[in-house]
Amino acid sequence: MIDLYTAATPNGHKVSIALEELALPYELHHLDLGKKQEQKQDWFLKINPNGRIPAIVDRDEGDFAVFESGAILIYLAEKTGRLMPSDTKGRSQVIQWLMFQMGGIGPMMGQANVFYRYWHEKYQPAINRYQNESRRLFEVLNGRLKDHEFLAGDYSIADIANWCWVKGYDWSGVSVEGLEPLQRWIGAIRERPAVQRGLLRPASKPSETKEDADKRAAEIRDTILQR
Ligand SMILES: N[C@@H](CCC(=O)N[C@@H](CS)C(=O)NCC(=O)O)C(=O)O
Repeated sequence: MIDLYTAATPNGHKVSIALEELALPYELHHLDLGKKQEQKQDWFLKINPNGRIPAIVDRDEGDFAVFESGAILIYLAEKTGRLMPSDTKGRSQVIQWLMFQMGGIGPMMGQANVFYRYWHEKYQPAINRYQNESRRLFEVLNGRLKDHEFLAGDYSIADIANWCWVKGYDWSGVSVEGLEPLQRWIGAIRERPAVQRGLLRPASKPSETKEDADKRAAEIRDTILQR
């Protein structure tokens, strides 16, 4: 049994989706990242010294703790022998596209969200910088997906990691216009039953109307301002 410490965010959903894809039994612990700041409490810092979600504890491996979503995905893939090949080149390709997300897509879209959605003051050069860099990275993914169904061989943890961020392009204010292979990949992964289940563990607040979106942005802004 795996304990999953998480919340309804792109990094959190990477792990719930992987656990659903792998059909591994897990117990969900939904942390309050807002008022309660549970991710900064002493008991959680023993699991993840960085005080952020997601993190897992593998009860079947002597309560082994893993933090950093990319490291968790590799751990789960290696534990099960699925969602990443074991040959050196195939494994390397998955890890390359996983690192592309961890070092590029995630930080750039994350900062686009901060400056475009959450911050009260709007500093346009920062918004442009992070949105333009996110769009450039989308174009890199799009180029890869022109002649590959998935990012690295079969559907893998690299697709899960990138998809969890890229699907939120609208929230980050980054267009996917003209990137048909990328749009095809976003749609195909969304169809997967395990992805749909993982997105509900826990579910994001809806942001279909402008009112919903403003409410959600205000809640996240409060979380960030408490740090
Ligand atoms: N590089 C880390 C990033 C983790 C991260 O930024 N988590 C956010 C939610 S997506 C968080 O816990 N935020 C609350 C906080 O910073 O206090 C990973 O991929 O696991």
